[in-house]
Amino acid sequence: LSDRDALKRDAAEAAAALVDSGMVVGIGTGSTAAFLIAALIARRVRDGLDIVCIPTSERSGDQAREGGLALTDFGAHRAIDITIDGADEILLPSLHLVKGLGGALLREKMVASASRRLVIIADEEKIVPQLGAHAPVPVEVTAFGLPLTHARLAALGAEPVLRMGADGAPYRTDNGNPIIDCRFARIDDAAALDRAMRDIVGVVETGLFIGLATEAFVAGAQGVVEYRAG
Ligand code: A5P
Repeated sequence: LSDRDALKRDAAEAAAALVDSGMVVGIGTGSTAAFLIAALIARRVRDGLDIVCIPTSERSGDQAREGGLALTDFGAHRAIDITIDGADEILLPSLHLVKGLGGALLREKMVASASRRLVIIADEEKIVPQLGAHAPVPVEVTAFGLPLTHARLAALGAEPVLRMGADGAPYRTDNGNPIIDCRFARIDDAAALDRAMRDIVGVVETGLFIGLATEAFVAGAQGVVEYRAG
């Protein structure tokens, strides 16, 4: 385990302790969320933790199912007690986020929006002075009209790049859509930018998560620090 992976695991295990039997749990996507799923599986085996999970991606769902966690969906549950997910960038003290480098932003945002608590788990390198400082903002779009949507995102000041898959073809999300990664020189008003991008016909969802996270568990040299959105 690398040092960074050990921090991701520490944050994930601290957050896993918030989960109790009987809960509907949203489970995130990415390398940090994979430690969370492993921790929930370990608690199921060790303590008989009895939960139902709504996964934010096919791969998180596969990991949970293989570990014996029960999966559910919005057909059975409209509300989620707690969702625990990673992030690509975290802004303090608001806990506004950039998410979606792992491609799961739409399902992550839907699950987040249905959750009473959204707990973000990360190592301290994810804390940024300004959103967009390290990561581009991933934007899920329809394949139809891609050049038009690309141009309209550029008109908002983005440097848009169509994400490619390992196979050399345009990347497709679990929903079958492409992603345009949008780099901005500076994001001054993330909420306004999120609204402006979502107003473009053809944009399905953006990776700006504004006012959704309630808490964050961030692991660093001094241990796991807990933040509340403020
Ligand atoms: C997935 O779409 C993203 O939103 C992830 O939450 C994000 O990429 C974090 O991934 P890591 O934990 O691997 O950094």
